[in-house]
Amino acid sequence: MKIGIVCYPTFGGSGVMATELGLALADKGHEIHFITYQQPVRLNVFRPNIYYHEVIVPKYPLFDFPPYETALASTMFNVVKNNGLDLLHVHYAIPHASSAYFARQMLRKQGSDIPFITTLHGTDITLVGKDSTYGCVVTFSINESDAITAVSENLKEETFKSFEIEKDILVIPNFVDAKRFHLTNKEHFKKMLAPNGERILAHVSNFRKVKRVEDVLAVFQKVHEKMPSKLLMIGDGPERQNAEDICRKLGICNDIRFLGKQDQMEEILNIADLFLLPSQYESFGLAALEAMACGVPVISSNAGGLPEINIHGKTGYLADVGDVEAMAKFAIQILEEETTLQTFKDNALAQASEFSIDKIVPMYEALYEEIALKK
Ligand code: GMT
Repeated sequence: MKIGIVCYPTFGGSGVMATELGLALADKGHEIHFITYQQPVRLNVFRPNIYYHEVIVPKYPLFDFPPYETALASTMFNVVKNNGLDLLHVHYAIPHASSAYFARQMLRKQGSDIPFITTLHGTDITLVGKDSTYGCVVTFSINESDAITAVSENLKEETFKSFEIEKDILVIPNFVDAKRFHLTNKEHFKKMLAPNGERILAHVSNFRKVKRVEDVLAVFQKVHEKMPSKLLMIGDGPERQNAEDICRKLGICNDIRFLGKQDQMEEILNIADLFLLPSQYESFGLAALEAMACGVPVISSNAGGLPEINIHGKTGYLADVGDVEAMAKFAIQILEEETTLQTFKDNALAQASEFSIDKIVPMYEALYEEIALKK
């Protein structure tokens, strides 16, 4: 099939997932057209059946706010017409679903059509979408989608609670590419960061408030008091400066490394013993799944869709949002004993295989076929 994928091209989970999906579909022989305002971060490989169309937003002195949605709708319209696409798959409701609706209406006016599927990822519903400024457009464009998917049961429930949705929402969980995220021996690399066999804890995020990075540091401080350990903070965002200030105040800076945004996540995850994700909310928690695929157990909050991937007492532990005492206690329990750690690592690996490309991508393909047939 010829599929247009629209997403945010940055380091956020929705863009990462959309790009991974496009790559997996291309590997299966589909023709994939990415429509974004810059090259998606994980689209750093060449495939002959992948095309990239940049959305260019002209700037005029008149515009205090350049109309991105309009440029996006026009680009979608042109890409569909020029390449004979079968459908558009937009990731993140705002403004991708409303722009897709606009493009579809323009095509209908010309006697053609393009179905569009909207995949909800989380913040488009739980944070941004709920804002009354956007609410009516979000509701309208979700309802106008030919199909709606959500990345977890929890996000589906949240969407029905917050918006008047008139259609069913199909849950298709995120997946992990085992060709890239798998267990490999990185002992040499581990020795460089933890020369005395210290335990390595890791956190990956965009350092937004919702990630509660201060809780990551509080948990680490408690673990650090009990055992020699190091913390890797990967990613960047608005809370990074605050996090660096806290770690200086705590006096444990020598054992915390802020690595910034990283491309080779699988390399870094492979040296970690434990992954921390104490978020206020996660619709899914793709970062935790990628860690599990590298055999890393997870201590997370029990918010949102996290209990759907992190199994309490098996792949790691869950605790209430903000309960850093419990999180630290669980972390120590996993890290103290080599055999316990190994059991959790094995369980994490097994759980990640439930979210493999082979299991999840065919769910999207089945949906595409169903929707395209109705065209
Ligand atoms: O977590 C973020 O801040 C980024 C956000 C996004 O929209 O890109 O991630 C959301 O989508 C990911 C992929 O489906 C999920 O794994 C994340 O849990 C979800 N984030 C939130 O719900 C906060």
